[in-house]
Amino acid sequence: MPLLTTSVRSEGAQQRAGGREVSWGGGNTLAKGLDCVPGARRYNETPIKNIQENVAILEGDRMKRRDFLKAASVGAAALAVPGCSYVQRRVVKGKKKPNIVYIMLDELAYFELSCMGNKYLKTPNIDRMAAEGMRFTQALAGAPVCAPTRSVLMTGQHMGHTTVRTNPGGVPLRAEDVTVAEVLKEAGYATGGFGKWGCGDRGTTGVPERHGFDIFFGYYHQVHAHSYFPNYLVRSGEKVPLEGNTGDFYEGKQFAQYLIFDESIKFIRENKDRPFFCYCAWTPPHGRWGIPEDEPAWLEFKDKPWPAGQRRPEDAKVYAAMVKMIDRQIGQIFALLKELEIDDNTLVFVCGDNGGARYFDHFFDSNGHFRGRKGNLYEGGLRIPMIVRWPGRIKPGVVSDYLWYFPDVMPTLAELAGAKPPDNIDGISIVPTLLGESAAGRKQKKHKFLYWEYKGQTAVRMGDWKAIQPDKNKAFELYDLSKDISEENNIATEHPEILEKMKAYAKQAHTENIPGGWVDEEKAFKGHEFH
Ligand SMILES: [Ca+2]
Repeated sequence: MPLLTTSVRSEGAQQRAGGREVSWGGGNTLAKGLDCVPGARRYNETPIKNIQENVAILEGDRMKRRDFLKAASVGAAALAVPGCSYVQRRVVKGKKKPNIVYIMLDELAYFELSCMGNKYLKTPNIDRMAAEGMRFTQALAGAPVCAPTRSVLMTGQHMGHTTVRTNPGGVPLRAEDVTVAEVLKEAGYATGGFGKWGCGDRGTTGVPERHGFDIFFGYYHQVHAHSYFPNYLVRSGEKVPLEGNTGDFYEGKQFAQYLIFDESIKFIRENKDRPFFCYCAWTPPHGRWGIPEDEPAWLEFKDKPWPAGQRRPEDAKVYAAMVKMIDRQIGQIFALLKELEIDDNTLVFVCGDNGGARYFDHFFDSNGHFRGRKGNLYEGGLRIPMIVRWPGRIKPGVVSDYLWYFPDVMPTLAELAGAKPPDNIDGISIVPTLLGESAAGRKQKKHKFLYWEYKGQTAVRMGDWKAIQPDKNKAFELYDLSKDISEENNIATEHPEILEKMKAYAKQAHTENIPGGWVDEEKAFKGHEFH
């Protein structure tokens, strides 16, 4: 069996293979090293005053979908008349609504950027983006695994409220769930999603075409996305056969990420003259690692003397190639924005989706000094790289330790679009942090609490305090992350009053999980090798 197979490339991929490296690339002026420990700067520290007040906010009425959409229409109209919020008018007044490109890389870990000091992985375009934008040291995933973190991102609801809380792929969003795409579509945006959806298989209430996306191209089901050579992908609910692929993890004629990238680019081109939301939930560098043997990034890494592997000895080298490949594709996105002359009016996010997986037994030191990994609620499962760039609006080269997480994305994007998010979300807009408090017209709010639950684990963040119950049969642990970023010194018995506040919040934050359902079960994913 050949190690790696030759891939049939699309025209766009041939251009890439021809070495047309974008002018975007290489710069690393940030390179401040491993500065992730909170404490360098503090933003708007406020003490906890009243736990009940916060709980009451989060327990607020759950607005029905039709009520939300009705209200959103009114909200959009209100922008033009007196009485709408000062903040909304201030942000959008005299400005075109910004385009939004949200690039989320599956498993890319906090310390896997070269600007974070990684010795092996090369990310010149992301490094340059950080130098030209804002990098966050305390941006946290919505959940420690793929499907739930996407559900949190899409709904603006934390893990105690959002619909998809398990990872196998069988739980879809409910019909009445409102997503970021629905909010932005209502505000006049073209909406496209590309990559791994994970919030509902074909034939369910959770599919992206029922949740605000004009187009979604890629994988709907979690497990389908495990192959880079699937024998089909999905475009807005319809199967797109990929001739020459069997669904094998490592071999095939059509490499899914090239197709997904090309669709991402096509969407941006086609919508350059109107506001657009391009959600790139790209699967690399998630395992399993198959890559075309003529991929330029693979050629760069294939002869490295690295023995680390998970299933195959070359796994770590393919992983490094995947990271370099997606970095190049990110550079190509920026080059395209320049070419289309929309760079100055486009906000780009690049982030991971959950904490690093430690696939190679610490070979890449992906999570550094963070405890834990993908799948658990220690910092190693939640800390992600997060960089945001908007030329002329976000100051370049800023490193922020503002504490936020995925529920905040929806209200942030809604505010930038002049739209109103649903009332039943858990996030707060971070626009004052991104654009500055004077541009936003107000101070940045802070979360009193952040909340996660997953597979019997529970975690709460309250400022620098972190409470974690690693298993439902174990006691809560308490850490002060300002002094103990590695969560090694459990001080629960020394601060029982702090822990009780956080436990009380956790109890209130969890609600019963009511999943969506099937509309047409015949379309169910039954295994990539059989379709
Ligand atoms: Ca993931």
